[in-house]
Amino acid sequence: MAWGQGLRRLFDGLKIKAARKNCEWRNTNVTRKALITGITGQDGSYLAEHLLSLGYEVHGLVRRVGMEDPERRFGRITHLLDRVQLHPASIESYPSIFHILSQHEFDECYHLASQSFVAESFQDGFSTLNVNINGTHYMLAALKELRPQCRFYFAGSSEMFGRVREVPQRETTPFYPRSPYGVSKVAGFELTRNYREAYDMFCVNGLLFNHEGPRRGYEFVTRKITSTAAQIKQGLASELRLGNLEARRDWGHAADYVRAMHLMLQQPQPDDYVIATGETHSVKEFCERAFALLDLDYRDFVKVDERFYRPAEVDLLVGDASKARRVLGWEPKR
Ligand code: G4F
Repeated sequence: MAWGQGLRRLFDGLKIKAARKNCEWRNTNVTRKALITGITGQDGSYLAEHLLSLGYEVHGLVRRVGMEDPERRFGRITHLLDRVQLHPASIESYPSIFHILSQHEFDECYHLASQSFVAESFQDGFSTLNVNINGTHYMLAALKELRPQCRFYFAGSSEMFGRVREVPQRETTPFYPRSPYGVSKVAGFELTRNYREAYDMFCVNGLLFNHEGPRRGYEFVTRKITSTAAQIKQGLASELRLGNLEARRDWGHAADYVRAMHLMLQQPQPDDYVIATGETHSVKEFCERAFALLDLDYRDFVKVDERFYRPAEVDLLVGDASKARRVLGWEPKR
């Protein structure tokens, strides 16, 4: 009994010391260095802006082809190019990641790069699994070798909940992925958790629900709807062909969600968090609202096209972000 109590006190003392050490480290005025994989994407560009506004030195990992064609491939970060440092590397190549990590002492790493289009993952599941799973594993393995103190964020996804086991979905909801993309994200999630537990690294998973904005790629449904509706209004298109109009999503704004990523890496302990608005709407409702804003009736223009249906659909997503609100103090602002 006395032993047990003594040991518990000793462990509590150590935990408190470790937490204090973390806090002290978080509060220093030294410029922190962050590495973002996927910096040229929607989330990467908003995150880079956010970290720069907080005084970070921001680095991005980009594919060499991007360096060769900056006008087309760096469109979302053109305004940041003189403030970020870009490094050519591929998340499919362990040596190239190892090389970049051996050159810089990053404090935080945000691993956002992936094949992120769910429909495409049905077309080419092999490359989706390869890029998304191995890419995450290479990042984690290289960090373990070279920078085990670097804090690591993995971009998990609500697609992992798939055929949902409970409504709303929270951190404890079991996964049931419905696409190769969803499967790859479950694997990335588990790898991240495993590195946290096996090697005591500060690795966190963000379980982010759909997040959109003007920088969203045109293949995703929100941007496809808004851009085509605008073209129809201008007389440049006559119809909008979509797949399943009944699917429901919890849509937030990407700029809000990158703030949550950063907050997750500032905590005393690594953990996993759902980030969502708690509201769900169907694709049909989205169409109705988007067209109405242009004084148009979506029913006159939207055509259902079987080609845009998926072999297995995620029918309903709605997240419960109460843990993030409570622990991170995170709120969606937009
Ligand atoms: O906009 P979506 O392609 O996004 P999806 O599949 O929900 O995935 C996005 O959010 C995930 C988070 O949950 C991310 F992890 C992922 O990387 C990505 O950012 O499709 C939304 C819904 C689907 O149910 C789809 O079947 O819209 C439906 N939909 C109907 N017609 C369509 C279309 N989706 C697309 N892309 N194109 C259509 O024509």
